Amino acid sequence: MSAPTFLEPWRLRAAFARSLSDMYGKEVPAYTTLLDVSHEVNADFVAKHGADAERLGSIARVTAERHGAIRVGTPTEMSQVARIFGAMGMQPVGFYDLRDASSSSVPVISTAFRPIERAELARNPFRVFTSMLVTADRRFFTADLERRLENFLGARTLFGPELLALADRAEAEGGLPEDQAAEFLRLATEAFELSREPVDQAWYRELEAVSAVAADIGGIASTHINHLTPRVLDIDDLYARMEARGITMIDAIQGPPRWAGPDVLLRQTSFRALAEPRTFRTADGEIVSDSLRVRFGEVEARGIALTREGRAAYDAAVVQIDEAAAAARAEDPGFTEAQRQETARAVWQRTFPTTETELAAQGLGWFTYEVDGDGTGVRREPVVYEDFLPRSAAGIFQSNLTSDGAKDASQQGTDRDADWMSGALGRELNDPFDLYADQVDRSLAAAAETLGVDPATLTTPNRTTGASR
Ligand code: OOG
Ligand code: NI
Repeated sequence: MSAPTFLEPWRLRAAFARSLSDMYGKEVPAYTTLLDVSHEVNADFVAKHGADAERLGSIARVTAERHGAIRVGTPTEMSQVARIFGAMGMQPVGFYDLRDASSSSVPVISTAFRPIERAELARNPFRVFTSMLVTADRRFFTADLERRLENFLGARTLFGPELLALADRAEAEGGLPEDQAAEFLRLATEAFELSREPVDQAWYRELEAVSAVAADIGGIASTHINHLTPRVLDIDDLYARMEARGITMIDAIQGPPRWAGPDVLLRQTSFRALAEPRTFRTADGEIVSDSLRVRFGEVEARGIALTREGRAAYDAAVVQIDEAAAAARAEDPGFTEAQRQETARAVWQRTFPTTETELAAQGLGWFTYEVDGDGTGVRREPVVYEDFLPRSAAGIFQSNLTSDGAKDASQQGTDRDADWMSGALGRELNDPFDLYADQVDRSLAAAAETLGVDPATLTTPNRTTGASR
C-alpha cells in the first residue's frame, strides 16, 4: 500500500505519537525497556484471557496507546499548544488544579488534549496532559519573582511561526498534503526534544528552591516531553516485572486498588526520574557539566469511566482511605504500602459493587448499548475512562521531584477555573462528564432506532445480556 498523499488529523495524530515515541526512546533508553515489558505483559494477558482482554479496547488500540505530558509557562504558550494539537484532532478536555492536590510545591493548572469522538478514539487515542504555571500565585512566587519569570517566559519562543502556520492550515483544511505533513511532524517533534543549550545555573536554582516544577518549566528557554506513557492490561504484573529487571519504581500504584471487582478510572505508576547529563552556565560565565532529574517513565491501566455519582463515591473513598491510613500510621510508624493497599481494598469493597451489572444498575459507571448479534436485544459495553485524575497526577509529579520546594500557605491562592482555562486556550474546554454522557446517549438513540423502541427501555438491567459480569 502506498502512503496516503493527504493526511487527515487522525493520521497526523497517529504519526506524531509514533514519532514522539521514537524520539523519546532515543533520549530515555529506560522508556524502551518499559515498552518491551508492557508488550510482554499485554501479550501474556491476552493469551490468558482471550476476548475478555479486549473489553476495554482492542489490543491494537491498547498497544499503540500513549499519553504524553508537557508543561508550559503562559496562556500564550498554552494557546499555541492548543493549535498544534488541534491540527491532530485533539481538543482540550477537563480542568485540573494541581496546586492544592499536592503537599509539595506544584504551582500548575492543567488540561488534557485528546480526541473526543468515539470513532476518533478508536483510530488513535493519543492524549497529552498539559500543565501551565500560575506565576501570579503568591503562595509560590513573590511579586518580584513573578515579574522576572514573566519576562523570561515572554522572551522565549517554544513554537516557531512555521510550525504554527502548518498547524493552523491543517486545522482549517482538515489535514495536510504529504510533504507539509512531514514538515509539520518534524517541527512538532523537535519542539518537544530536550534542549542541549546550557542552563542558566543561578536562575534555575533560584526557581528550584521555590518549586522543581517551576524550574523545569521556567528555568529553560524550551519545553520537552516529560514522559510518554504506554497502557497495560495488568499494571501489578508490570510493576513486578520492572522491579525484577532492576528498575526502581515509585512506592505505589496510584488510583484505585487492585481488587476482584470491575476496574474503574485509572491506575498509574512510574519509574523514578533519571539523572540526565546537562550543561550549566555559572554566574561568571563558565560552562560546567551537571545533571537534572526531570524525566521519568510512567505506565497506566485504564478502567471503566465513572458517572458524576460514581466519581463522587471514588473521591469520598480516597478521603476515607487517607484517613484510615493516617490513623494506622500514627499508631504504627512501620505501616507499609502493602498494608495501605489492604486498607484501600476494604474501603473499596464498601463503596463499589463487584459486578459491571451492578455498576450500571446503581448509575455509577458509564456503559453504551449496542444491538446484539441477532438483532433482538442490546449488549451493554463499558465506556473506557479517557481522562486523568488530579490526585494521581499530583502524586506522579510529587514522587518525581528532587525537593518539595516552598509553599507559603498563609498567602491567598489565585483563582483559576475551567472558564479561565478556556479563555487562555482561546477555545471551548470540554467537560469530560458531558462527553461520556453524549457517547452513551448516542449509543442508546442508535440502538433504539434499529430496534424501534424507546431508548429508556434499553438501560433496564434485565434487558441486557452478559448479566453475570
Ligand atoms: C504531568 C503529571 C500528570 C498523569 O498521567 O497523571 C500525568 C507531568 O508530570 O507533567 O501525566
Ligand atoms: Ni502521565
